[in-house]
Amino acid sequence: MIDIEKTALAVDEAARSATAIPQFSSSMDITVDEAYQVQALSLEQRYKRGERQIGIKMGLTSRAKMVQVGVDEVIWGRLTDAMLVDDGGEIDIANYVHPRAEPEIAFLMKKSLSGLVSPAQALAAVEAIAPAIEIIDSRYQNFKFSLADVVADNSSSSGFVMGPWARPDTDTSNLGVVFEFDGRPVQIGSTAAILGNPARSLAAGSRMLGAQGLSVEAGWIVMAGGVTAAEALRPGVHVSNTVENLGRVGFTVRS
Ligand code: OOG
Ligand code: MG
Repeated sequence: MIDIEKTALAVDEAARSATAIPQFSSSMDITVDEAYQVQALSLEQRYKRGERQIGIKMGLTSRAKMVQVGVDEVIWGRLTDAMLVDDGGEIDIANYVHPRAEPEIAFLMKKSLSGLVSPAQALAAVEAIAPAIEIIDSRYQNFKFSLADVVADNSSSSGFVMGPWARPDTDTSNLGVVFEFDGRPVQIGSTAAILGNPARSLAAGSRMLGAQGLSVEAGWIVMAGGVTAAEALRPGVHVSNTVENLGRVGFTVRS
């Protein structure tokens, strides 16, 4: 049995202080259910410090992401207002352990969703869609983790950037994605890499939260998951994601 509370405090402190910790799975048995309990409790620490949940991120929804981290199950994590980075804004690498960025799209919800829904039903609950970038940062040494480890670590959530909002009926099933560092493409892909259609990621979120008695709430942001592998950030780099028909979003790492 793991001590859920102690583990939650340890992972929260690692994130708060941007200090790498050993994987929990190397020293204890931790199930995925327990890992989601750790995640929920570690987020309670953030809420006590004044942060507010404003959405969720889906993770490992593309083959490229699964291969990069060696975990092949869809996961989710919680997003708070403190993780939001303005489009065109700047981040300081000192606030992270070993941050990476990845191209995504984001949904803004107009209605809540929970439980089994079809991709079409999921899309009917969407208010708007935007090009987005997720800044992930594993709190584990060497960015190495098991499925339970990464879930306990809020699925590596650490920052997210959203571009201009487009109409909810924009077809996002197969849009070209160009991810650039300093104006040079470092990853290219298609939104179809996200479970064949990003609407499936939203439906998976509804199902997974529903299974825990939770809902994807109206007003929330849902990040659909990385289209491509993530790229390590370095001081001074300008990062942008351009998605066909949706537009561009970007941020800079302070030098
Ligand atoms: C886990 C989080 C995965 C995505 O978009 O697939 C994720 C990680 O890669 O550290 O955010
Ligand atoms: Mg992601």
